[in-house]
Amino acid sequence: MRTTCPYCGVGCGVKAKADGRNVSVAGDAAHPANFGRLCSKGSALGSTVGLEGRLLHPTIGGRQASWSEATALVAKRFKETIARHGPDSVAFYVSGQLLTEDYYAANKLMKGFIGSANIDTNSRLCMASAVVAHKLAFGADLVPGCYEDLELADLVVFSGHNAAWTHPVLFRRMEQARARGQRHVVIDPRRTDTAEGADLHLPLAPQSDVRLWNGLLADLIRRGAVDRAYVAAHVNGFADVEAELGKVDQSLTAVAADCGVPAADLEQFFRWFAETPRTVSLFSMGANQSAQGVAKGSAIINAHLATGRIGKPGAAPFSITGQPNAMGGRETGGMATTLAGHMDFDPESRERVKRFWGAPTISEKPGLKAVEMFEAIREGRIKALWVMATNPAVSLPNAGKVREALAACPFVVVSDVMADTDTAPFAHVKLPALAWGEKDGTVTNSERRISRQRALFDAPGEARPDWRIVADVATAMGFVDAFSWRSQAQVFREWARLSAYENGGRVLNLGPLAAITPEAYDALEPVQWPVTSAGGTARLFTDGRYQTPDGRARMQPVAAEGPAEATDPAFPLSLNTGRVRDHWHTLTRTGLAPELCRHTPEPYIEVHPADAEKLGITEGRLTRVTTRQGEAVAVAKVSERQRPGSIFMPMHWGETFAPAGRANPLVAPKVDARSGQPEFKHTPARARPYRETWRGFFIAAEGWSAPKSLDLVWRRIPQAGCQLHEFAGRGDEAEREALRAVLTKGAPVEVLRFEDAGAGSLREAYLVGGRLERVLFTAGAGALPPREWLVELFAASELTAQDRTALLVGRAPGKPLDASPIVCACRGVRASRITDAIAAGCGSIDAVSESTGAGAACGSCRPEIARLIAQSPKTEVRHAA
Ligand SMILES: Nc1nc2c(c(=O)[nH]1)N[C@H]1C(S)=C(S)[C@@H](COP(=O)(O)OP(=O)(O)OC[C@H]3O[C@@H](n4cnc5c(=O)[nH]c(N)nc54)[C@H](O)[C@@H]3O)O[C@H]1N2
Ligand SMILES: Nc1nc2c(c(=O)[nH]1)N[C@H]1C(S)=C(S)[C@@H](COP(=O)(O)OP(=O)(O)OC[C@H]3O[C@@H](n4cnc5c(=O)[nH]c(N)nc54)[C@H](O)[C@@H]3O)O[C@H]1N2
Ligand code: SF4
Ligand SMILES: [Mo]
Repeated sequence: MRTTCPYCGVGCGVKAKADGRNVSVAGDAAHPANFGRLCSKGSALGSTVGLEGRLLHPTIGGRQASWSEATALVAKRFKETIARHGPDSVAFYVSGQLLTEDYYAANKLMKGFIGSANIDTNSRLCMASAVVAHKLAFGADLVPGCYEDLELADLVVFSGHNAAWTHPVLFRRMEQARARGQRHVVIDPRRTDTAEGADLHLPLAPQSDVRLWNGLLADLIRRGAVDRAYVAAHVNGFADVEAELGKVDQSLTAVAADCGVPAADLEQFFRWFAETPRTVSLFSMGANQSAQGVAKGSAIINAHLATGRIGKPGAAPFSITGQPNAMGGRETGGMATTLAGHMDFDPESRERVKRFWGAPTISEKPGLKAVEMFEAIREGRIKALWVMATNPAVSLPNAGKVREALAACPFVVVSDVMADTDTAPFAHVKLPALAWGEKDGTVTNSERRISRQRALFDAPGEARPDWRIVADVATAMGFVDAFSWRSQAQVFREWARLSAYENGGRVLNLGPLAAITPEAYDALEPVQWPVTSAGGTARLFTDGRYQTPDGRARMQPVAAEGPAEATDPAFPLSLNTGRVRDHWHTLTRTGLAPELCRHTPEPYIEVHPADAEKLGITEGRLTRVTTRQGEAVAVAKVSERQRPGSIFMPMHWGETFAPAGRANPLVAPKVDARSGQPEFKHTPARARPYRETWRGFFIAAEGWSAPKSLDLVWRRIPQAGCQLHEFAGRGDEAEREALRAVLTKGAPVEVLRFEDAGAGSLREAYLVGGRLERVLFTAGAGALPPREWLVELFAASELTAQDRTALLVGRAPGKPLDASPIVCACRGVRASRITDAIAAGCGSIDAVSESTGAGAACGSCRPEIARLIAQSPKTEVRHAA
């Protein structure tokens, strides 16, 4: 079966073979996004399709209910709330992980039938700034380029984009282009794996991008590198932008000083940009997730419009999407700020969409954007909320307040595939949705390519497709005819028809698919919109015409706000947040695959050595970060890859995996005024050691959560066959005993126990019939042994005498196990094996790969291997394709 990966916006084609619920996956060589490649997450899809933890039945107030009961209740509560308080008293919060069909259905219900635009998607946290920048410049939310441009380019600029980890397959394609001479410039405060191997890394001061890109444009003007003919023929606003640039000192030294980068490096970038017609500027969360997100996007697009580098092979500004269907939501109206099909709230569009839907009403104005929506919920203005396919209790900024909002909301519905997300406990009604491998429909990737996700298994339990759940509720609310679809193909056809309806020049047009037969829909090959009778469209604006009234693009004057460092002495650091290589968002899926938990097992706080020294923070020890919003504790990673003054935390961990290690309760709810996108990349913060008095770990077959009565730093790290729980506390002996009492309650009878009261260490193993069931180790000042050999003991059907002795001694029998971090998730290769291979003479990624097996499967770890080679003293890095 050919389907599409449900993770990132690259949208890789997957070939899957299912046998019951076992599935083996491989890259689809015929899919134009990946041509057969998959990254570590895509390769591990088979490990995430089990039914463990799934939500399989509707529930009402925690008890299992029938679909008809649950649907009727949701319809009734929404109708009542609307009748009493008006349409704007209800809201949907949806997600780029829905299919286009799901999105279309949810938007139609909210905007056309409920009559409010209070439907927003988590793409507000992700793409909103780019959307506004596109609309300002091009007249509509249009992504000009395509993946082929990334290979044709001679220069690729990564602006706030850690592609090596977040879009690994595209990064591999560009690595190959690099082997033939393509240059990479990375603009990121951190030296990421993307930056590590690049030709140039500009570790700019947080939030100084607009200054940098404006400086580039001023430099292009000085050099005479502007394409005057292109500007004259196709672009408005150049003079305004030039005037804006003239308001501040744009000299190289002034810009370099404000951005905190060496002037020589900045000059190098400016020169390369000026000299390279085939330039693609990728921009992602380092650009979008900012109070200046729109301005950053506009500044990047300005540089491309001024040089005419758009709509040509190998030349484009390229906003890359995060989620598998972030683009589909932008198309169908998943955002509160657009109506549907790239039509907005002008009277003509409203009338047209209303007529097309045969709708009783239509929302008059944009609805509340995600952050505002949750504020309105907290303040009681929104009284009924339906959350679909997103986990706001983890992923929204100021997550502590988001939880308050959810707790205060009189009626919360959650449609999810998992039973116990962080958001689920707030739900009055939980509705089970189909997951990847079960659901069937379409998604659109970063290059506007529509691909099919296809079902591999039957629906488990009573789970249903999201579009059907919405349609059933709509029907129960009395909107029968408009939601009477019988298949996803029918929903898709209606959507394609709307995109073409009275289309007097909207680029987003799926017209030729409007009459697609169910068979053709099933067999649909990946195709890029706009779809014409000749097929898809790879590149937009090839004729220099834009979707503006006069057909000309619009450059936008943008003023740089100063770098936001060290503005508040109480919070002198800049907290940056983002992603790690092998995890996806709130861990509801990648947390099921132990092989994906090895690369970054737990949350961390990355600090520059200079800051660490000043603050007394040491590698591997717990560290506390405080902002005006909240506090978190996680292990410190002291690293020169961090910019002094900045710290970094991954976004992924929630209550179920690491209650103390959550980044989002720290993040300020500051948003871009135009896009409403939150500034996840910069919150003023301070950090200091946690100073735990004791630490320990507990291994058991089941997952446990930290006892609420104790103030512990608790992390759960899934392993093959068991769950490892790490913890630390600041209390005394009594705290340890209290925890011990909880963890060993009801434990099996045979106990192996060793206590050294002097050293404050305790080791206990609980066995049933000679088989290991639970292990508890705690230590005061002393060290704890590596966990790997204990984890392995859980697989044994009976412990040997040697194992029992080892447990009591607290040391693995025989030679010490390698506890260095896993680099290659596919083959389980650790860092020490790679450094050994390098020391033995392997000087290239390929040589390391041949010797150790690392990087030979999906290739996601290749940048990390390159880094290890670069770090090793004697060898020279060679970037082989
Ligand atoms: N492994 C993995 N891949 C994913 C995802 C995942 O969860 N895991 N999620 C997907 C999704 S939804 C998204 S949106 C994408 C996101 O993909 P990316 O945007 O690549 O990911 P992030 O790590 O959020 O942020 C990118 C970089 O922005 C940098 N940055 C911070 N502040 C600034 C600044 O002021 N200026 C500049 N220029 N850079 C800055 C950060 O240091 C970080 O390295 O990834 C997608 N792919
Ligand atoms: N600090 C910080 N926070 C961030 C970011 C950051 O960089 N820093 N990035 C932001 C960005 S860009 C994004 S995109 C968000 C992502 O944040 P979320 O959207 O909250 O993250 P997910 O874990 O992907 O949540 C998806 C939920 O939907 C469920 N699900 C999966 N498939 C389906 C389905 O088909 N149907 C239904 N009904 N449910 C399904 C999953 O079980 C899960 O509970 O996080 C944002 N938050
Ligand atoms: S790059 Fe990886 S996560 Fe993204 S779509 Fe491809 S296989 Fe999936
Ligand atoms: Mo995202």
